[in-house]
Amino acid sequence: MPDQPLVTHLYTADPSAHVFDGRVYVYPSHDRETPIADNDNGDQYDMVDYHVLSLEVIGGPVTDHGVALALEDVPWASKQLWAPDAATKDGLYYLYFPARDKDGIFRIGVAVSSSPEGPFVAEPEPIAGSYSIDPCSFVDDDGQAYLYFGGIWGGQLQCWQSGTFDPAGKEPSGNVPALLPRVAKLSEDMRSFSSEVLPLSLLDTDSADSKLLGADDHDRRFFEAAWMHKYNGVYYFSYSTGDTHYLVYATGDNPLGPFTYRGRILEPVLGWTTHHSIVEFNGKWYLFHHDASLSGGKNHLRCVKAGKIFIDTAEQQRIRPETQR
Ligand code: FUB
Repeated sequence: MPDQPLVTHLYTADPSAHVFDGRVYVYPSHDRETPIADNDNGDQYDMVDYHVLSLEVIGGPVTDHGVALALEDVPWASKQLWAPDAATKDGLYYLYFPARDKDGIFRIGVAVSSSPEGPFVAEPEPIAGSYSIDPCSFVDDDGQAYLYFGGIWGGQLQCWQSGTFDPAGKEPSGNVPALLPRVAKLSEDMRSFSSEVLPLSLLDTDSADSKLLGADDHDRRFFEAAWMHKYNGVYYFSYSTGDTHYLVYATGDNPLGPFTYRGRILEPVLGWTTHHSIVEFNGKWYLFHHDASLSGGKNHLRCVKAGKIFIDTAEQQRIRPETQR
């Protein structure tokens, strides 16, 4: 896969790529220098705005459309504009983004624009019922939109096990299921949840006695970076395993799950985090992801890259890099 950053004039991460009007738009986090030391809470990811990138051809010139949304223009947020995503419906574009609210609790907000490159105007409050980080918006062929989200450790998903925020919440360990990502249906106007927030089941095998992935299964359990795509009627839910640094995926036949673990998409990259999106453009499939190569390995100063992948229909629709075709 090509190993060049899409842009080098900004640090970028967490790329959510979409094709809108025949052009690829990438919605990344915008990393910045900070004196904050690395910690497991992710305080060093101290971002204050978003830029939208776009490309006519993957591998061709990249346009930086400038600041699409700034922290100071989000009335409810206090800090940390983390991994965003975008969707379109009925001629409007929606940017979904996590940030800490004024109490330090991660919530998910939505901002609206008439153009895919923004600027976006934030709704005055976060989405009611939202929590944690890394929203992924997915609009199915029938027009129903879904929001997937969640992330553990700094992303606070472990604080929501009882349904209300418990700052002392811990990731489970031992012979119990791992924490699950969350999903909710989005309303017609894309600005609120139209269903309750549900856990998205991730099963370990196809067998009749399959179990939820276990809490100690750090090579496979969900950590953060939810992404959904659909191919040949199959739903692919992919995510990062966090402290084991893999991008992995699971498949299912319903956007609300259950999903069954299938395998790895990407081995660990330079830098602690790994985060991605998968998109079809002009009949080819691409993996967008990040690493920390542009900063020589600083975890919080990352760069977005794109590479071709293919879905191996001969082998359980497995996702592979183009080089293994
Ligand atoms: O960019 C900040 C956080 O790092 C994201 O929300 C996570 O997915 C990880 O990439």
